[in-house]
Amino acid sequence: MEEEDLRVYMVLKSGHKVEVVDGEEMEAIRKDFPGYKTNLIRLTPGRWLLLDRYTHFANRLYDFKWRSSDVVVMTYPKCGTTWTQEIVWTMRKNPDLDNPEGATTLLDRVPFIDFDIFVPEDAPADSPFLSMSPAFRKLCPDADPKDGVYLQLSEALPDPRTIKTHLSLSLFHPSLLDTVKVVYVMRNPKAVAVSYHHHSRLFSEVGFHGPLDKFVKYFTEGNLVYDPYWVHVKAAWELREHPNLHLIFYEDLKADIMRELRRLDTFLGTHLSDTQLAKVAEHTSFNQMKARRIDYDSFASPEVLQSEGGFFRKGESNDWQSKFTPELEADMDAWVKEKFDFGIQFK
Ligand code: PPS
Repeated sequence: MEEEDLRVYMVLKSGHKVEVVDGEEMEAIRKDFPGYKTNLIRLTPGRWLLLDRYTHFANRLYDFKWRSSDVVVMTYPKCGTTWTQEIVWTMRKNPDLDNPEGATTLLDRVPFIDFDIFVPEDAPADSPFLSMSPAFRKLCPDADPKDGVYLQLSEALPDPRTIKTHLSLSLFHPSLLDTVKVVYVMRNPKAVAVSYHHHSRLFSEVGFHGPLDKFVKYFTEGNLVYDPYWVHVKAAWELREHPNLHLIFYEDLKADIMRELRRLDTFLGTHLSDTQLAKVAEHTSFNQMKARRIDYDSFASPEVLQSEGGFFRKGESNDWQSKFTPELEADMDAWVKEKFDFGIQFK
């Protein structure tokens, strides 16, 4: 048996081999990310870095019973998921902004199907992660939250469901795209790094406390949760001609929201008028979404929240420019050129 295979402690239904991240590598990660309470794992192929609770849900996620009316919003973290979740849900269920459900928590309307991997196995029953979803309590009254709040909520939601994931296409059943529509959002890697750095400092469950250049090293080496970004994007990019896959750049949403909403309207088959689309654009604008305060900030570090903002930080395409030194920018340009060598041009 190869030495590599000795480290494999399980094989998932998707065929991925799971290794636990341990030794010096895990020690270094624990120091830099003291919020991680569980172990990390790596999946091969792909070298996906995830929390070890993923192994508890992986096969159910892989075998999830999708319905033909489902729309999945899929992104690597910090690419504009929340914005796109709200856009897609509003286009499908609230285009005239008169649906009272629109006032409920976004995560209850558009469940984050892999969120449960962030909840440690020994989380107490009153942990906010296990008890914060009114929709779960309503739709799954007899379910055990430890079996996955958002996974079971996703199962129970009535049609038409809109579901969010940060997992790559490669971790789902290969038939996914034959059944559902997937909206895949990408963002300039420098903006992603700045936003993910902020997120990792803001939330104590991650607890990163180093500067941007140290964070960028983790990002470019594929050592952040949901990494590697380039493999994530490549998996979608290679299938970009598939009629059930719709690719969006965050920067295009910022540059011309009406054009992007019209493209989405065609993809989703929602047949909305320009007046309705303009309402959707306004309702999902950064300022309006920030003002509606999507609860996440109740988990935030008060210091970071006060000094640098909360979950809705800047919402700009080029804010990264004020954070990168010329040296860091040059390094990252070289990295983008090397890793994203499959024809994609970030904006
Ligand atoms: S997460 O935690 O991975 O789900 O984060 P995600 O939603 O993918 O990305 C968060 C970034 O998106 C910005 N954002 C928006 N930008 C423009 N318009 C709207 N409506 C909007 N909503 C969220 C958010 O501010 C994060 O980007 P940064 O650059 O950090 O501001």
